[in-house]
Amino acid sequence: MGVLNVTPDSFSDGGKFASTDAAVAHAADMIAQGADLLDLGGESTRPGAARVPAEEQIRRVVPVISAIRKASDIALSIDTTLAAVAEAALDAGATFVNDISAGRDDERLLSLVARRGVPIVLMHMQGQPATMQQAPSYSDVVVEVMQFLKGRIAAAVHAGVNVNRILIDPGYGFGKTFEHNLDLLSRLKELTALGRPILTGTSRKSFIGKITGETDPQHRVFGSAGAVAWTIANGSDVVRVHDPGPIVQVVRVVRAIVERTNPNFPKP
Ligand code: HH2
Repeated sequence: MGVLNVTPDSFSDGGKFASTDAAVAHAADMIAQGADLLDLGGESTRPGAARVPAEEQIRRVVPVISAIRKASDIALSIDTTLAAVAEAALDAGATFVNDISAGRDDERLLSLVARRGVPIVLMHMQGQPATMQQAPSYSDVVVEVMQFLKGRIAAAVHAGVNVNRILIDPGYGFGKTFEHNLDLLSRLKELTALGRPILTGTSRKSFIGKITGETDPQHRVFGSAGAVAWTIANGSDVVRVHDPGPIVQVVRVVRAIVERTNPNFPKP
C-alpha cells in the first residue's frame, strides 16, 4: 500500500504532494513501482497535529481521487476518521476506508461503510494525535491492543459491516512509546488470533529513526525495509509504505522464503 499524503504537513513528506498535479504524478509513480493499493489522506495525524475540517480534507483529496480514477483502476483507500470525507471520497472513486480512530471519531462512519459495502481498516490508537505521545501507558500493550481491536470489530459488525471486509492494524506510533512499538512488532503474530487480515504501518516512523540514528524520515527506507520484512514474516497482509519500489522487492523475497516453509502462507 503506497502512502499518498495530500497534506502540507505530514511528518515525512509534508507539502511534497499537496498540489493535485504533484499528488496524481506521485500516484502514477507508486503504481509503476508496483504498489497494489494506494492510501490517500488529506489530514496529517503525526504527533501534535491539529484537526483538519471535513470540507478542507474533501477539497484536498477528491480532485486527486477523480484524476487517479481516470487513469487507473487501482484499489484506493481514504485515510480519514470523518464520514463526510469518506463518503465524498467513495463517490469520487475510492474503494475502501482507512480509519485510524476505528469508528470512534464519527459515529456515522461505520454505518456508511456498512451501507456502501466497502472494506475498512480499523486501527488502534491511544488518545488523539494532538496529545497521544505525551504519556502512553499500558499494562500489556499487545493484550490491550488486541482487546481494543476485538471490541472495534464487534462495533463495526454491530453497525452492519461484513466481518470479512474488516482489516485490523496495531497502529505503530499512535499513542505508543518506543518500547510499546517494539513489543507490538516482536509479538505481532499474536494478533493473527483475531482472524482478520493485518495491516502494518511502520514506514519511516520515529522508532526506526531511533534504532538507526537516521534523523531525516526520507532517509529511513532501509530501516523501514527491515521492519517490513519482519512484519510480513510475522503475519502482516498489507504493508503501508512511502517507498513502494524498494519495498516490493523486500515483500517478494520474504514471501518466497515464508511460502517455502509454510505452503499455506499467506493465510486463506
Ligand atoms: N500511519 C499514518 C497515517 N495513517 N493508517 C493506518 N491504518 N496505519 C498507520 O500506521 C498509519 C495510518 C502516519 O503516516 P503518514 O501518513 O505518512 O503521516 P501523516 O499522518 O503525518 O500524514
